[in-house]
Amino acid sequence: MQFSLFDDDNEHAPVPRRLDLPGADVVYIGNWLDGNTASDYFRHFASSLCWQQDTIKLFGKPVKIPRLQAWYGDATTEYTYSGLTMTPHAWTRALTTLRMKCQQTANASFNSVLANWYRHGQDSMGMHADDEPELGAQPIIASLTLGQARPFIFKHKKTKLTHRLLLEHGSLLLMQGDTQREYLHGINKTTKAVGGRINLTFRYVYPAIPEFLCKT
Ligand SMILES: O=C(O)CCC(=O)C(=O)O
Repeated sequence: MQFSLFDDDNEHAPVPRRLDLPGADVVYIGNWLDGNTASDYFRHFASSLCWQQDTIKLFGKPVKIPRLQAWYGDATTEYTYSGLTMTPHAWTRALTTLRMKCQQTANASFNSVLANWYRHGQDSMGMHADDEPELGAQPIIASLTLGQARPFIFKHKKTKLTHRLLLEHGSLLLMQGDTQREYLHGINKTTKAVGGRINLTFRYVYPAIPEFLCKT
């Protein structure tokens, strides 16, 4: 399926909605993938990606992250956060297909994707901003939800204004402009019995500058 943002000529095109978040640029597209296609991708990724439960450093102490994750991308896209350096696995055919579709929707280029698998309600993502230097000043991030709908929380770094957005099965969330500079985001734990959710965040990671080029 081909469509462009805010294209209302096609009556079946998913309808993008811009969030009213001061200082941010966030667009939510429900049904970006139809339900059956999203379910097929969920099953495929659950059984085929190289999932691992990584350990990060929190206040200097090693802590297992509460979810599984996998990092895929071009060979140049090493990514570091919270003391954890991730080396990319090579693109799979299914990830490449979704990458191209995301690029078309976002009108941006992506060279990597972080996959997160929230197996149940106790899996979560702490409040953070994707503001590492290797993502650039105004990163464009395309975030695809497969499986269980979970609330996504935005919190303004200064005003503490919070906004809750339910990320539905097959939806795409675009975070761009100053969103990462202004807001934190995360997925809370829940005591409700909820099913599994896989999230794919497509990103562009600037390759590290070789050390010898940094020396004068
Ligand atoms: O699972 C989500 O929707 C959030 C993912 C996220 O915040 C991230 O990958 O940085």
